[in-house]
Amino acid sequence: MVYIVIPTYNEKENIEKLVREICKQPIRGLRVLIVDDNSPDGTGKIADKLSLELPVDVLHREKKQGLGVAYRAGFKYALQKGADFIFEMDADFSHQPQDLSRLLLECQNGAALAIGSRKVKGGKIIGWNFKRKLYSNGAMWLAKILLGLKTRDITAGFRCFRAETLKKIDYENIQSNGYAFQVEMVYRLEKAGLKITEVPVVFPDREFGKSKLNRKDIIEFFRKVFKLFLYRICKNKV
Ligand SMILES: Nc1nc2c(ncn2[C@@H]2O[C@H](COP(=O)(O)OP(=O)(O)OP(=O)(O)O)[C@@H](O)[C@H]2O)c(=O)[nH]1
Ligand SMILES: [Mg+2]
Repeated sequence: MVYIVIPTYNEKENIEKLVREICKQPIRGLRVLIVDDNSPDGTGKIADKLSLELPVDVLHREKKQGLGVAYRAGFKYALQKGADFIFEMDADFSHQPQDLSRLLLECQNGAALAIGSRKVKGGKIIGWNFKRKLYSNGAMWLAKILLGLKTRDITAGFRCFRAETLKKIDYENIQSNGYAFQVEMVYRLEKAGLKITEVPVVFPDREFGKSKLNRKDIIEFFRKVFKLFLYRICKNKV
């Protein structure tokens, strides 16, 4: 079984169209899990309606708690249901449904994690301005140097995990709540010596709805990177 976990917060313009496109993909045993944080725009209700008609499950959470929290809940649910492969995917069409099969294939061929990467040959971002690119590249560069990571696109949120991978890395104990979650996952996998494959994807900026990237998540990102860096150097000294 293949679970596509989609965290949502105010995605009413995107969620139905996205889920319908995902369900058209030629993937056997596919199910979608929407993890909605009580979106004020009614995304959760749209998700419930879709679940009556399509292979869709919905997890309703009380309030907005961040991406990392939503993914931890989603992974737990999918593993309990017996998923073999579990995807992370945004609801805003930056992650394109037609790329799902290519990521899945890499995991079926032995990767512990396949990342839809914007930073390998053939991958790219469409629609970001110079400032956004600069901030994103700068933050990634710093995190990669400090943590000694080999993966190129460490913040990408389009990912396919083998179920065993999640069981091995004790994801439930990851502390990051926002976007730092993505970096901490890559860090844990690389330290555990698990195979990460990057698959080139085109990443268009969202057309509908608003970005949820906020100051709190950005601060958490840098705090987490420095914390892992300190942990890394202290451990090497012992
Ligand atoms: N459940 C839940 N979902 C969230 C939360 N924050 C963001 N999301 C969802 O996570 C996905 C990624 O969020 P985006 O706002 O697209 O963040 P981004 O892709 O970094 O930023 P953009 O470039 O503006 O798209 C989307 O599906 C959001 O609806 C949250 O606190 N809870
Ligand atoms: Mg987005």
